[in-house]
Amino acid sequence: MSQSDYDPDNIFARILDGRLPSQPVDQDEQTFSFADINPQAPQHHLVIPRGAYTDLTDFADRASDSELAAWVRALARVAKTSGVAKEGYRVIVNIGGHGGQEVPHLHGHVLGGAPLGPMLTRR
Ligand code: DGP
Repeated sequence: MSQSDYDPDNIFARILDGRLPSQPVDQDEQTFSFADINPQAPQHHLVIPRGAYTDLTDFADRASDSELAAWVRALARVAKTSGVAKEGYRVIVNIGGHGGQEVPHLHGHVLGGAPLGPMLTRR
């Protein structure tokens, strides 16, 4: 994966540069976090790096240590500010086709606010 594989017009790229609206909950120099448009739990937010990374594999390959740390810290910060940290929450990162990733810009889902049930529903 290289930056040339990144689609600069994907939905989250457009949210990052203001072409599309969002409901921000947290931001810093390297991350941006906002409410999921289709919440799967009482609290459901997405945490993305500002850099152009397609997925977690790409991020681990190319991001700086500073970007990696900022994203992990933002995940935990959003859990706290959305009020789910104390009772427990789940972070999900979908990657590629089998992972069910729909938007090709790395994002972590932070879900909570109620018991979330089993990790996976078996088909
Ligand atoms: P994934 O399947 O992991 O790629 O999750 C993509 C998530 O992005 C999904 O939960 C719905 C959310 N989403 C898709 N389009 C938009 C949008 O335009 N705005 C916001 N806030 N969320 C979106």
